[in-house]
Amino acid sequence: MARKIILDCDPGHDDAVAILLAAGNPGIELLGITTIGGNQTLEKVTYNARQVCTVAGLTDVPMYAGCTRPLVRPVEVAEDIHGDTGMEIHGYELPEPTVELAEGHAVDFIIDTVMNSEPGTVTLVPTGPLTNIALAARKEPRIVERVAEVVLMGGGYHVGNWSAVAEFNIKVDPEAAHIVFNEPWPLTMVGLDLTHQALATDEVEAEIKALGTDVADFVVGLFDAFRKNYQDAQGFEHPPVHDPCAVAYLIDPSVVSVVKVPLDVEIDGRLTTGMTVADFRAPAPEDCTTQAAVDLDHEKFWGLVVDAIKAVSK
Ligand SMILES: [Ca+2]
Repeated sequence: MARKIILDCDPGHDDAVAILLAAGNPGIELLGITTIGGNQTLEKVTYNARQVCTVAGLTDVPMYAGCTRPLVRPVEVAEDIHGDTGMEIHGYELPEPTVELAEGHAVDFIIDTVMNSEPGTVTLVPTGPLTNIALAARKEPRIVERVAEVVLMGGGYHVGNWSAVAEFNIKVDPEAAHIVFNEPWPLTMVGLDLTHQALATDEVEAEIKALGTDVADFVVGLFDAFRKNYQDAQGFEHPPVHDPCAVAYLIDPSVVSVVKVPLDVEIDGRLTTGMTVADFRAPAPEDCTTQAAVDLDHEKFWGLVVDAIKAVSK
């Protein structure tokens, strides 16, 4: 049985790869794509999502735009990593998108999809700030017990990337993250501890390039820009491709090992706002609903991505 997911994203280089992985793996049924302002403005990331779907020929996945800004704080984008467009690319000409946006708001799509599906069958996969998911939980609280689980890319338990201790998706809308982390649905945090293991190395890029398809060229173009920006901004040799790790966990849990641990989000720290706080002091209590991703099987992970690129290239 394929896992039914809604991908809530802010493309974003790594979001683009998450879309391709979700669309190209038979273990995932992509019910819809929703967008959220994050790596760039809502307008830009939504345009980018339409471009990704156009390149990959994903014409039957409904797409809805969501919130333009965080719940409380001003808009903050990750231009140094994702560029002015939010999906800067080298050596590949992106098409004008032909995939259209559906009418309506992402938050309503999420609520309607969950409420109209059998309980426990829809998984939410947020790979951007958590504003849409938080609002959906507040607008229709019954979704919380109907959602199968929330598997999100964001946070981390020992490093940050938007401050010393906070990761971008959580840091830009910590109040939304606080809501999402504190609802009693099963929640998996695929944070930086995990995603910094998902490096697009030279071998990975060569393997994708060798596929020789248009979608492969697109991904190689993304990685080239992403690598340059990560080298300049954060001193990485190879870029960590965060977001598809959350999708990979749902496809094959042996790719991403997890540990059950209480998690919460700091919303009023002087130095720590947006930090995801993991309490490792003792074994997690029985009723703990949260877990953190720990170890990535690099080879299996990239194998899934390569296979998905191949599949959507057909
Ligand atoms: Ca993202």
